[in-house]
Amino acid sequence: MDSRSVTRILHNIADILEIKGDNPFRIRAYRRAAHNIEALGENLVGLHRRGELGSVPGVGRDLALKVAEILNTGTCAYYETLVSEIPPGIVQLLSVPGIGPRTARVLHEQLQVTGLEDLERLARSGRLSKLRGFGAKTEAGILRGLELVRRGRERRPLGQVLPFAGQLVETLKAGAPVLRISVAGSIRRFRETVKDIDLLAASEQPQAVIDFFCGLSTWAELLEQGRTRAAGRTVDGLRVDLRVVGTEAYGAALCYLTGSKMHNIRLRELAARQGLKLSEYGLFQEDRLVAGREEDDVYAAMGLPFIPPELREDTGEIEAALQGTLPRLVERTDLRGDLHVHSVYSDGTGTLEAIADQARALGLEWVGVCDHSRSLKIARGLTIADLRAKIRSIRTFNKHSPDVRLLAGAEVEIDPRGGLDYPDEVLAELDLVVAAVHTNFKQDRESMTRRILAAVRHPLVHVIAHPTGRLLGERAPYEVNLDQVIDEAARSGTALELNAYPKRLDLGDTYCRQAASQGVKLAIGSDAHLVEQMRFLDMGVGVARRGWLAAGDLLNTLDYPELLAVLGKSHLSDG
Ligand code: DGT
Ligand code: CA
Repeated sequence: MDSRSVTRILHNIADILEIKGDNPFRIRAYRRAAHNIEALGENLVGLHRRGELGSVPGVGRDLALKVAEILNTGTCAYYETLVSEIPPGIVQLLSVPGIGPRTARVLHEQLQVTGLEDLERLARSGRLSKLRGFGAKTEAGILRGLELVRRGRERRPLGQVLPFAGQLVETLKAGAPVLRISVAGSIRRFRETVKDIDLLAASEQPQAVIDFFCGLSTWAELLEQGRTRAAGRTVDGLRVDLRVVGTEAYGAALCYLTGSKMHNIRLRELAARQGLKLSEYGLFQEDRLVAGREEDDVYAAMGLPFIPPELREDTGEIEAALQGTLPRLVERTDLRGDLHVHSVYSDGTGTLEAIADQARALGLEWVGVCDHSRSLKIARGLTIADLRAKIRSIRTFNKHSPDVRLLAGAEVEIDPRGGLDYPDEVLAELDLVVAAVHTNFKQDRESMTRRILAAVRHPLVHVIAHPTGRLLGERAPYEVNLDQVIDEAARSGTALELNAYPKRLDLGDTYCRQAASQGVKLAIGSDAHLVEQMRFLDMGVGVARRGWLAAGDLLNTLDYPELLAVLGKSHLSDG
C-alpha cells in the first residue's frame, strides 16, 4: 500500500464522521493527519518500516496504529466499520467538488441518491434545484463538479502520479534485471496532468523483467503481458505501460516513448529530409543503424543539440534547436530561495527555525515567510499587531543566521474591489508582499480582472500569488483575463507567482512562457504549510522548464542582496 491510499482512507474517515455529525475535533484530527501524511509522500513507507509513524505531526499513538494497519493490509477495521454503517454511494458523492458531507446527507435522505450516475441524472433533469436550500446555482455547480471528476479520472495531476512512478522505477531497479530504466511519456515531459505512466527499460532478459513487473502486488488487473511489453492497472484505475528493449536501441526508444507525438512526427520529418529514417528502433541510413543507444546521439546525428523533454511539445523547440537558440533552462540547483512559505504564525506548522533548517537542507539561502493576512480568519490570518511581532522575530532571527535569511512577508488578501488587507504603512514594513485572491471566486471576468489588476499596479505589491486560483482536478481557474494581467505586470514590474503546490501549478507553463517573453519575472513559491512541502519547489522548476524559463527569468535565482534590491529593501542587506 502506498501513502496515497492512507490519506484517502483518512479523508474518507473524516468525511463519514462528518456525515454522521461526529465530534468536530476528531474530524479535524483525521484531516490534519491526512494532510501531514500527504506532505510526506512515499517517505511514509520508510517511517513505517522504522516504526516511526508516531513522529509525524498530528499522528498520535492511536492513529499510528491505524496507519500501520492500512499500510499492512490496505484498510483498517475502524474504517470498514464506519463504511458499513452508512449507505453505500454516499462517500462517492463526496468526491465531487462542491459536495460536502452535509449536502451528501441531504441528497441521500431526500432523493435517495446513491452514486454519481444517479446524481448526474437528477442534476440534468433539474430535480436537484427543487430541493430545499439548493437552487439552480447549486445544481449547475454540481454538474461542473461532476465534469471535473470525470476529467480527473481521465487525466490526473502530475503531482499525484509522480511519486508512484518513481517508486515503480526503484522497485524494478531493485528486483528485475534491468540495465537502464526511465519514466517516459507525459510524465518525463512534466505535463501538469497525465493519462498514464509509461516506463521504458533496457535489459538482456526482457522476459524476466516482464514477469517481475506482472508479478507485482500493485495491480488490480493485468492488461497486457507480452514478450517485451506489459501493462497493468492499479486499484486506483491508473494504467502503467512498460516496454523493454535492448541497450542498443534504448535512446531511440526513450525518445519515441517520451514524445510528444507531435514532436516525434516533426523529428521524423526532419530525419526524412536528411535521407534518414527515425523510429523507436533507432535512426537508420538505409539499413545501417546510425544512432540509437543514447537520446543525445539520436539528436546529434540529425544535427541537433539535446532537446530537454520538457520542451518536446512542438511549440518551436525543433526550430530553436536548428538555429541554436534553445534557452538554457533553469535547473533546481539555480534556485537560492523560496518566495512563499507559511509558518506557525498563520496556518503553517513550521517555526522560523524549522523553516530555515529545511532551507539549509534544500540548499537555499533565503525564504519568504508569507503568512495569511488578517481577514482570512479560516487560515488564522495575522492581525497587524501579530504581524509586527512576527517582523521583529524575523529581524532577530536573521541576526543569528548568516547562511539562511528569512524575509518578513505576507500573503495579503485582495478584496473583491481590489483593495489590500493591510494599510500601506503596514505593507511598507514588510520585506515581501505577495497578494492573493482566496474569496469571492465567482466574480465575473471583468470584476475579477479589475480586482487583480489593482493589486498588480499597487506599488507595494511584489508578487501576485497563484494568478488563476485553479486547483487541478478540483476547481477551475477563476474568470480572469491573464493577457491583461501579464501586460500590466510587465508595465509595473510586478512578478507573477509560479505556485509549485502540486494541486496548483499556477501559473501554468504556457502563461509562464508568455509572461517571461514580455519581461515579467516569475516567482516560484512552494506554498508549503509544512516544511517538508518546501520540496515542492522541484515541481515549480519542472513547470518553469516547460515554460522555457532560464535562470534569469526567476526571482528565486537571485542571491539575498540582489533579491532585496529588486524588492526595494536594500537597506536590510547589512543586518
Ligand atoms: P498522456 O499519456 O496522454 O498523458 O501523454 P503521453 O504523451 O504520455 O501519450 P501516450 O501515453 O499516449 O504515449 C506515450 C508516447 O508514445 C507519446 O508521448 C509519443 C509516443 N506515441 C504514442 N502514439 C504515437 C503515435 O501515434 N505516433 C508517434 N510518433 N508517437 C506516438
Ligand atoms: Ca502517457
